[in-house]
Amino acid sequence: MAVLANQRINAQRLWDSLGEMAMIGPGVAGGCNRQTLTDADSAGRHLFARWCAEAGMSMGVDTMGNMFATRAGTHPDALPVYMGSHLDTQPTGGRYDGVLGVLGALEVVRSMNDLGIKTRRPIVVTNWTNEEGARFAPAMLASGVFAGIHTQDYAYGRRDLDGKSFGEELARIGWVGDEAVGSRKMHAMLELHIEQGPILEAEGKTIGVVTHGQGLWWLEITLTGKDAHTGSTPMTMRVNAGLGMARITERVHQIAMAHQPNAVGAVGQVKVYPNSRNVIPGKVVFTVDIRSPEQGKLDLMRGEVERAAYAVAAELGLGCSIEPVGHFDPVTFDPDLVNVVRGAAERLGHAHMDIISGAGHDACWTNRVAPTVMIMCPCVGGLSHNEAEEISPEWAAAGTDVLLHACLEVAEVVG
Ligand code: HGY
Ligand code: MN
Ligand code: MN
Repeated sequence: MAVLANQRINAQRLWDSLGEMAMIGPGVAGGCNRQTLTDADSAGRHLFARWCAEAGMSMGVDTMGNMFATRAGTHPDALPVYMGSHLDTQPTGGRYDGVLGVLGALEVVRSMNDLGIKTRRPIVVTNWTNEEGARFAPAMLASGVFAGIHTQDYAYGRRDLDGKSFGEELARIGWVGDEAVGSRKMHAMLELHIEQGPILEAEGKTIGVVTHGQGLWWLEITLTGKDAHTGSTPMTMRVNAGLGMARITERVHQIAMAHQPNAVGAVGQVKVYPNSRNVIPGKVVFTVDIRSPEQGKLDLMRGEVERAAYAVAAELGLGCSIEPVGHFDPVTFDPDLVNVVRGAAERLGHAHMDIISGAGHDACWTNRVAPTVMIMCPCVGGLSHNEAEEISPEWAAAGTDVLLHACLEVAEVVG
């Protein structure tokens, strides 16, 4: 059976599955709080596993908890085509970040079953553990171990704000698999994801053909000053780590603005000690997130941020240490797969444009070990990492139809 232009996924079934998954680890404002390795994450994994079993797939899990659901091909020895993303969310996350990529891939398999389509290559639907890096830094941790970027020991030792380790929590929720992480070989990896930015919607495009991904540094800065009374300590005697954090946060913004276009910077996580209303903070630990699609600019910004941090610390008499806790260079996705995605969008009649991913994704790491590409759909107002994240059912269906057609082409339809 040839890949027929009129083949479509079941848009209602996809939308219903997205809605059902969103009920697991619900947020307080309509989004999701299904943080990695929590009981909610485990419940979402069990639901996903049940759906995969119902679709006739066999499940494998590796020692990082990465889940791999396989639909057999006619040639079991052929390298599989992987499709997937992540089910974990930010603490105030949306319903679609990552989830669309996992459940869209599941819908592709469900539709192939309905249409009686066979492929030469096996197809594997994947849920990567801890893409967000919100609870355990860095982001894309498990796909990073899979791609040989991090060791498993490093990953198992990462700790959350309560001091719990990744390894302990993965074991606690019962999702340590028996496959050696990274032992799987891929023919290709396709990731469907919402854009998480405003470009596609503003340009009136339904599909983003992702040619590149911007690079990132996460720099964890620790400033040490002196706890003291906020009332009785003269201003000239203060060694205020909180003031240092504020000044460095402002400098990060100025550095990103100085490198426009194609540069971003912010501080998202701040831990203040002792975090008491009437104590001058003696210690602050915060993470700088800077990004650019241009390697030179990214490296320049890192140097400028580090110099600014040490200068501010010196001005205020603070101790200062800086530890990189996340990094990947700008990514160029596989040009042949990019052409496959663009061709599928074209055949399906969807308005599309080439785009650079502003966010990091597991695809950025699988791209190191196998030909990889991403497909994006718009999100309302470009909003993401916010419970109000929203997409339309039509956008979800369009992205998943492109995923279906790209997958069928790469996995080689037979019969
Ligand atoms: O940080 C990112 O870009 C991704 O959402 N983990
Ligand atoms: Mn994501
Ligand atoms: Mn995210």
